[in-house]
Amino acid sequence: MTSESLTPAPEHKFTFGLWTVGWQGRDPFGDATRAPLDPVESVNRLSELGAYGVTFHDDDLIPFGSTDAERDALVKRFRQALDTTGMTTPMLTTNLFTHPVFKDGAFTANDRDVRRFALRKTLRNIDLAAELGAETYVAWGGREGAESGGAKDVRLALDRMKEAFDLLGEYVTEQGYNLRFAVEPKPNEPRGDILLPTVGHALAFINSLERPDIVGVNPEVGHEQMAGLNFPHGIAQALWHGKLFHIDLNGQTGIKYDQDLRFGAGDLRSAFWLVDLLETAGYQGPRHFDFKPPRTEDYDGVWASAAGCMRNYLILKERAAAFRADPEVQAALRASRLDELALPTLGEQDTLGGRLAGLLADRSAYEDFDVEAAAERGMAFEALDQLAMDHLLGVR
Ligand SMILES: [Mn+2]
Repeated sequence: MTSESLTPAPEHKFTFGLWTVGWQGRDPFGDATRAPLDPVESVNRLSELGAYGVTFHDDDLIPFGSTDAERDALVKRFRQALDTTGMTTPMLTTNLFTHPVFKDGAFTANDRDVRRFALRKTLRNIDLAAELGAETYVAWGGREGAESGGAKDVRLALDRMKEAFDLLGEYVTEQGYNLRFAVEPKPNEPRGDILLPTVGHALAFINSLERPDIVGVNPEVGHEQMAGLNFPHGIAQALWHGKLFHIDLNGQTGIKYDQDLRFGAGDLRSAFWLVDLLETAGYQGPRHFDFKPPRTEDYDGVWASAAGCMRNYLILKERAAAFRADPEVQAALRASRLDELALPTLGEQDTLGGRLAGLLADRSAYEDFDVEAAAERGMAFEALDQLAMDHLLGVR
């Protein structure tokens, strides 16, 4: 492992939300511990650290309620910082959760006028996303949910959610924008229960839309782990469906509040398998960090935390590559019969009828199958996993 290989560079496609390094440390129990951060300073500092770009909610750059003239001036100044540094803005999103008007949600608020306002706010920022060259528009419905059973008719709320995504899809198609949507699931927080709580729920919902081809998912490490789910498994399924349009990397230690730790903190083994998956599956999108530098930190700590996200990704990338290249690992993978998993279960015949007939005619598949001998075979997974552990811990 060389210091050069652990130096972040634009080709690694590391991106950060302005709201991550810019988080002032305000939580439900305490006030801000850090002064506001100028988005232009975030662009400059992250560029110096080797990032590829920044992402933002409309209100991160343009405070809610700004006049058109204020908006234009803020965007112009921000664009100058991007041009000077060469930083990109591959993803934009909408804040549909901070202002009290969104207390019962945005696209699925019971109040129709709030839903219409939410759509207008989103359409306006989609224009800015296209202007800045973003290719992904994330939709996190943090307030789309409920605390009590009677408060939300979930089937009607999903009708309204579909209406919103169908309208947004129609808009970007008619405008000719090169922009795809990515739904970000989360099980709870800030609402007691949020709609589209997991990657699986979101994937199923997308299939009911008018333009499912331009809608995918933006899974976040901590959000799936808050539901006790295996994040690399969720990512693998999103990849299998061709729906991993974007990803939010951070750290989480088990089922508790949304910790947003720096990437690599929290469940390190899960982070190892995640990087292994992204790097071997050919994921081409940004490696986007959606974390919160803890409120114990001053700005030196914020930049150390941001640098740590990228460093940990690069360390894990090297460790995962070493694992895959190790001849002992390759032998262990064969001993665990991963090569056999890659073989189709059925035969080569072209038609379903042929495959079925082949299976039914194969006495070795049933009549002559030695069930007891097959049951006795060990899978050798423990030896394989220990090799992974040795690579992760740097002793191989
Ligand atoms: Mn989070």
